[in-house]
Amino acid sequence: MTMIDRRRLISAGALTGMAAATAPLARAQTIGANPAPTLIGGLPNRARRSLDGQWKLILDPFDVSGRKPGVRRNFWEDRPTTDDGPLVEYEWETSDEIAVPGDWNTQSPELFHYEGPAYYRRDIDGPPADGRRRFLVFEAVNYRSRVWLNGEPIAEHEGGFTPFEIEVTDRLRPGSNSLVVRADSRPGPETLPALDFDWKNHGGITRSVWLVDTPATFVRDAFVRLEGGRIVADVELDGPGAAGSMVRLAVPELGLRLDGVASREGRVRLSASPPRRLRLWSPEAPRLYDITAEIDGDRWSDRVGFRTLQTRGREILLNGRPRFLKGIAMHEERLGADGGRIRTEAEARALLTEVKALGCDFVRLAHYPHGEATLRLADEMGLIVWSEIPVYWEDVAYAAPATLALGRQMMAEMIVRDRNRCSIAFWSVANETPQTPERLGFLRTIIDDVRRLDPTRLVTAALNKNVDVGGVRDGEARLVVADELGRDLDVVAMNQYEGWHGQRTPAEIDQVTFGTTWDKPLLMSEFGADALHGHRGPRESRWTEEHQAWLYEETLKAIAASGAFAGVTPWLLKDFRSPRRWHGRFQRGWNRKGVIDEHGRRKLAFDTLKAFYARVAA
Ligand code: GCB
Repeated sequence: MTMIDRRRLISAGALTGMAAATAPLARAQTIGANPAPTLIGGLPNRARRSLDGQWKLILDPFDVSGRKPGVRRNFWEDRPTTDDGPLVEYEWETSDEIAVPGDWNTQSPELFHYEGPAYYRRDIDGPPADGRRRFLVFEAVNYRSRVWLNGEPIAEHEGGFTPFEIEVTDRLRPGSNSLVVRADSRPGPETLPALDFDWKNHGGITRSVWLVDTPATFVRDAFVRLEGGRIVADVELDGPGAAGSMVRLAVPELGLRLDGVASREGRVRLSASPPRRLRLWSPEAPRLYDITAEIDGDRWSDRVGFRTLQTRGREILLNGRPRFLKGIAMHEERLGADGGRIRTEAEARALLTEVKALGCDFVRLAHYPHGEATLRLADEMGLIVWSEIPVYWEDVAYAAPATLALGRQMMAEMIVRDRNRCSIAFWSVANETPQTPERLGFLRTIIDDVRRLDPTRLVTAALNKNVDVGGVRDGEARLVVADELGRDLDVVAMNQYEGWHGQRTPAEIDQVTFGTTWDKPLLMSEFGADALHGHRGPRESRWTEEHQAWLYEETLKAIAASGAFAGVTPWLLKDFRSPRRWHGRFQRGWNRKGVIDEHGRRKLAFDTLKAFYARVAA
């Protein structure tokens, strides 16, 4: 989150000019000495008002807003049309409406392919009661956003999947206030993801918006976990009275009470050995505890589970015990014919319920941070989670400092939002990235941040395989991950598509030996094949359910036989929208690698995977 430097904008005369709308973004300044962005934690338990609902919308496909000085199309200025005033070529009152949260693409057929800037507007109330503070919180705006309050630019943010907040306490006027948000969904050469990716670029204010009220000094967040055999809580206060405040932490069900005095920076670390009656969180028993952190006049609370996570040689240990992770990958798209972004907890639950029906204990949330509701459900439902940032494929600008700053910002925003979700076991830094020195440096910097921000989780990345010995049609082949990045990861993960993108048929998968040169746990983070639900035929015939199920059988057999893997997340749960998939009979804009289709209808591979997981001991 970057607060706009208004002096710079004003002195450049930019407020009425093009730069106000399209100035190069100042990147987040939150990285460096203090790499953590400020995000209010425990949000569901805060005094907050929803700004969800119908907002006004003006599309700006030619990006004309602010292009020339004058009020004609400065949408953020919110001018009324009058006969004797200057010409104004917009009128919010009579403009279309759009639902927030929600991608715009699935809200009207005309917007389905729209990629570009759009302006949203609604009114919000005046300032909070005396002494209180008020924050605007956006859970996600895809991709770039700029926010104006009463015509004044107040913030901008880049990145489509992580939250940002803006304090508006002193900016609100009594009565009604005009809030305008520009969301620009266009990717570019230095964005994350960059120009090439395999999912639909759903634009708009895709997740909820809140007005959060706090006392002048409040508990901004607490990071509570088991670390080094102790319950540890890092509590952070915000406000003029933060320094020297007494902080009390409680886990009532454990009879645990801790207190301490906040430092000059408003921080305090509290810790205790875990009470004997603590029950650890696991997929089999997803035990969560209510936790509160209080100061005089404010209380933060959340539901948090405790568990340990380690690696030992090639094993992954949860609560000290090795397990084979039975997973599936998914995009954040709801069930239904339109394939839009998930907006509600019910939509998230519907997908995770299918994950559980497969017998999974593990889910890969690809390829970007999913909504907070999904993570909270994973805690409750007992699913181990892989979370990742959209550092995806080869065309990311790995050498560009701005892109690196953005990757670090996204990772930090994801960690700060989700670090209390005990379901999350893996922070993944990338997916299928090229083995170049620039990319290695880029990812190493992000990994250093992750280890500083959260030492309690495992760092991974979905990597490409290297062919070690044997050609594609030479009979046997060894497909290994030898990527130099493996040195920096806790867990190595391999994406591979033998039998589909590879040149072997499923019948030849048994000629392949999979492995890694690193003495670390290895996950198979992707394999799969497209199949159209209901398209049946001989298993040799591509696009049939039989073909997909056959590829699953052969790959799962190879995984079991190799003994090389600590878990697997096939690609993927549900068919998803992808504009790069245009086979007229089978795809029509959908990637068909789901084991269920967009309506939730199960394909044969669903049962193949379910049967395999039923046979594998956890
Ligand atoms: C991959 C990517 C994934 C694609 C998938 C596919 O390797 O990681 O994002 O959707 O292949 O379907 O080809």
